[in-house]
Amino acid sequence: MAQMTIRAVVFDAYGTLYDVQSVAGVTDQAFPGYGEIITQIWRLKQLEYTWLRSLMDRYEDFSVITRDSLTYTLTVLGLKPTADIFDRIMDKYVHLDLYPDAKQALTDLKGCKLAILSNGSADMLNVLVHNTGLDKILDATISVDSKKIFKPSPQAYMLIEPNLGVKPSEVLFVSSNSFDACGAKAFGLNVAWIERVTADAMALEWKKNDFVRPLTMFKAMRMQMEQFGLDPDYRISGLGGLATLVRV
Ligand code: LAC
Repeated sequence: MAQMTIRAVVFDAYGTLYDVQSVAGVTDQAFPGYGEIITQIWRLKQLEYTWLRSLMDRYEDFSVITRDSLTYTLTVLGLKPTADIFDRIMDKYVHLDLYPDAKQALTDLKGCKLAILSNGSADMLNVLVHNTGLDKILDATISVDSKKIFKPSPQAYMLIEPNLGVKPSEVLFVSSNSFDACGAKAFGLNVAWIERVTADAMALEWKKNDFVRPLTMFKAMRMQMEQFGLDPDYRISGLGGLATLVRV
């Protein structure tokens, strides 16, 4: 690909800067032995609900979706949380762990405008960004909420230009969610996909286990590239590789 002029680097939040798997500690504490399965069904359903609500034209913000998908998950597993336990699990969504390479990667990109574009509601995102100190690094935290539709709708990616004053051709969008990387590519952004689980590692994981772990299933469903013919411009194994791409 020809050398790009990148003036803004825009990140997906959940799964890209923030590790959604970090809810496993609190889910397992709440329901010992169920942590992994709760974590995977919850995240799978959460994303499904964004797409289904968008298609039904029944938008509710991401905090409602996150609650509803947790209710779904606990119900199908036959688990009955007290209101206190439910709230404790939900609270982790505003205290998610950053990936270990996130802060350094953002610091290394100073010189570019830096932002989040996320499905999260403004309230959820602002608290999370504040709790993890990213408010001091980011120029903007953009929620799809003003458009009342979720990624990968083009309307979501359209929010970048008016918020940052940077044209799509000068934006590098970064996501580890393959559906999101494809959506951004379809819209016309430059895209770096964070490939945290390579195809080879995936293949090996099937061979290694004699039963299919929920996490392995999740990696197959959400952490491999989609077959839409919308390949990202870059595949990198972690956020640390971004500064070299952008050459700040
Ligand atoms: C987000 C979802 C895709 O942060 O995880 O927008």
